[in-house]
Amino acid sequence: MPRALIVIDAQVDFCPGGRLAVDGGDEIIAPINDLMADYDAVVLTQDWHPEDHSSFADNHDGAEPFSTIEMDYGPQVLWPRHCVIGSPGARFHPALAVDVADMVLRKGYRPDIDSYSAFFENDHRTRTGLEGYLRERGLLQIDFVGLAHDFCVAWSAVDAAKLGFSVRVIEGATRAIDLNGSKKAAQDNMRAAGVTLI
Ligand code: VGL
Ligand code: ZN
Repeated sequence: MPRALIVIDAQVDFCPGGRLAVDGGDEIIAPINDLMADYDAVVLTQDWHPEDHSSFADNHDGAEPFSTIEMDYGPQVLWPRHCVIGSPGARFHPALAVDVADMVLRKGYRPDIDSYSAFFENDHRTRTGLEGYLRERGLLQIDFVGLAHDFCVAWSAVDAAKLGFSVRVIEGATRAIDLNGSKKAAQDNMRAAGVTLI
């Protein structure tokens, strides 16, 4: 059965020196490049926020980065400004083998809603179109890698499993933010949804 590798948000701002740096984020780029040849398709996602995005702490008066607020779609962590559309930090890591990818999916481009998952925005209803793309190509087995393990990778993997795909996360090719135990919670959520962690 055709298999896809989905590389989540391997972008400058999530690597050391970036605006929302994940420890060791740059260490996974070479291993991800090496994995790409083993798949029938490679999809890259790109976190892609407008300046006025509601997930940026500095767009909320007095709010601290990494605090949580209640949005109409549920709780939302407020992040340092990151992956602003067209900015250097929004680019893929310069060593990522982007030319191998069949598809680049951008997400988080609507000001009023964040999108951790590559399948649904954070209201868990608004679709990105990725499910249709994968199904039309018969790509029903998906392996996830990238950043960050406990946010965009985990949310994407859980949604993919709920949508009926056969899903694995290659944990060695991910790195976590680990905010208040979010890594352990993400692992529990993924296992509960039927995701295989390898
Ligand atoms: C991510 C927080 C905010 C991620 C994106 O890629 O995991 N995390 N935006
Ligand atoms: Zn983001």
